[in-house]
Amino acid sequence: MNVPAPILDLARPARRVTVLTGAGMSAESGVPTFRDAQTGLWENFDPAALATPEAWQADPATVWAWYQWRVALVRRVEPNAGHRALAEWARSTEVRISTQNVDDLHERAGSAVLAHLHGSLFSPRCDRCAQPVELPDPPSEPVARLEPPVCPACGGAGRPGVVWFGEMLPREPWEATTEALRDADLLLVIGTSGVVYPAAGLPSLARDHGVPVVEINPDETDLSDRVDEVWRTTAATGLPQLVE
Ligand code: BV8
Repeated sequence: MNVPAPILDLARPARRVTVLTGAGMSAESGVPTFRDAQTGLWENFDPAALATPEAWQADPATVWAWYQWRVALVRRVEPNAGHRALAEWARSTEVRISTQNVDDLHERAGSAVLAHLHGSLFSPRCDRCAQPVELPDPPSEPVARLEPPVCPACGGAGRPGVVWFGEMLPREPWEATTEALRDADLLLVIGTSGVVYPAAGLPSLARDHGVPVVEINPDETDLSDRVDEVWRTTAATGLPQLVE
């Protein structure tokens, strides 16, 4: 085991651990992060431009096709050893996961997820009346455009159940997360570049409450100089060692 001693000293006695995960948590499962190059049909598209209300207003069929490509991709992959380690840890410690990710890999690894701060790929809703809309199966092959589903309640268009840039975060997940930062013994920040607000402000909020913050990320991030300890490792490498 080569978990850095300062991190072991914080994790071993922790009874209540809050975990904030970003796209890097799912990277070793094969889910590209926002900064990874997109592939195939989407290699020339900027995710940050597609994940906006403006893109949706301009061309819902292109945005819907991109999200359905991501649904198909997530369904094809498996949780990695990092997801599984967090689920294992929860058998002996209170582990509260708040994720920026819109995939379901924490859940499929057996974790109960406290909050999806940016929504989920798997919960489309009507763009007009906000009623849930059934998620259609994605096409077997990626397509460049795909008409979104029609809301059975009002005939509006079904939209991805995610939070786009420029949209407010849903209140309940945000409040549950800030609550879970107040009384934690430790905040683990895993696989996020700490660029996107307000989620990127959570580590500082934890420290304001005297909660030690550990970053697990192979690369330096915008958060690295605002945490107590840094472990330059990946989710699937580090977490199983931390939890064993
Ligand atoms: C908001 C869901 C109030 C969608 C996402 C101007 C106008 C409007 C808004 C703003 C503005 N300026 C700033 C803002 C606020 C904006 C923002 O922060 N922009 C940034 C870019 C500056 N935020 C918002 O708009 C938020 N809402 O502020 O509302 C408001 C309203 C109106 C006007 C003003 C304010 C909403 C943000 C939510 C956006 N939705 N996702 C979808 O998925 O399609 S964000 C999305 O990108 C992800 O959820 C993630 O949070 C974020 C970053 O993605 P990535 O970079 O891929 O992932 P990550 O950051 O996690 O980086 C990967 C990391 O993993 C790296 O560090 C890498 O080293 C590491 N890694 C890689 N491999 C591994 C690993 N780590 C561990 N193990 C590995 N194997």
